[in-house]
Amino acid sequence: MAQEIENMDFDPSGVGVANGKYFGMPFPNDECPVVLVSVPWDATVSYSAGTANGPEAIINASIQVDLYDEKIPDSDSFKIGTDETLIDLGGESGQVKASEYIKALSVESREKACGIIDCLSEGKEPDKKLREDLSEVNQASESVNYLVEQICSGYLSQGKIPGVVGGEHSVTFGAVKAAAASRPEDKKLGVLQFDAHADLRNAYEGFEHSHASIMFNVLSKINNIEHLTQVGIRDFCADEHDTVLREGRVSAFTDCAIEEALAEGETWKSLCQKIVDTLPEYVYISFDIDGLDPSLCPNTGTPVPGGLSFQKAVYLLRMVASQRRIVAFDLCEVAPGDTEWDANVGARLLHKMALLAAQSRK
Ligand SMILES: [Mn+2]
Repeated sequence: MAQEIENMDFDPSGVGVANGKYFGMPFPNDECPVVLVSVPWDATVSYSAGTANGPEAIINASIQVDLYDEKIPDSDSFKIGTDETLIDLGGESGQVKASEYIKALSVESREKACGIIDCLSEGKEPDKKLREDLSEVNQASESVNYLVEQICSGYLSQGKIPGVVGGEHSVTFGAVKAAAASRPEDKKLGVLQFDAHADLRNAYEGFEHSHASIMFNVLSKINNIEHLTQVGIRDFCADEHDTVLREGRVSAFTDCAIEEALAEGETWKSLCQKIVDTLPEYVYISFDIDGLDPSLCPNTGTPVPGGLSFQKAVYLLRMVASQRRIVAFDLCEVAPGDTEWDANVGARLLHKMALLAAQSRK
């Protein structure tokens, strides 16, 4: 009953109410075509941490987002859910929210990871204790991946679109695994990655599930991936460049190549069509916020000059949604910093992705 009253009271044009859910939406998840899953995990972030606070900051900033999209009729009545899966830790801890469990595990793992990163940056060999810590961080990463996969599989099996909110970029793994497993053999999944980085390293600083390895892991450890298309990348190593050239399943639209084409007169529309053409019918979208111009995400872990404008990214997302089917998506690497700006941009992008993912199924 309380739920019904809350539902009736929700006014998309009114003042948002902070209720701990994305966009302040009070709807039960079974009414929502898209459910957002908070994954506040940032154990392996190398440069500066803070993305574990992303989901909460985005939830807070999302209350202020206007829910109307001028190109999508009824967009302001579109229902978006917030995952509140409980997991049973047994004993005194009992049941806790999955997101709270992940956050606690992230804090614990990050401490161990920092010891390892510090040791490596001093050029020393990790001792026995640090090697044990490393294996524990890798195990913790695996349990987060498994949990995210289970949660996302649950929504996919109900015909819903899960949207994971990170956290560092490694949070993508479980979501892509669930999305790929939901596809039949003959309708494999394509992955569209917005990012400043290629994320194709084979492990980084000893972390098997590093944010810098996410797409290497997606390609090498998940079945049913037909293609990976990268957009906006501008900071990668020679090995990663080789991987792109060697691996027939990867197309990279680097920031440099995009800007060059635009400078020489090609339209963004035509470039977007080339990007979409590389993708199969069913697509997972992984959006690392650092793919955007860093003025839109100044506090993200590894900002790089260049990158897409907000509207260029949304234009591409609209084209993907109109020509392909979006199975699931994520937004990661949003770090709040001292202002609400990064989270404000993240919340707006998340709203567009949720709306467009649902549109793509119509
Ligand atoms: Mn990334």
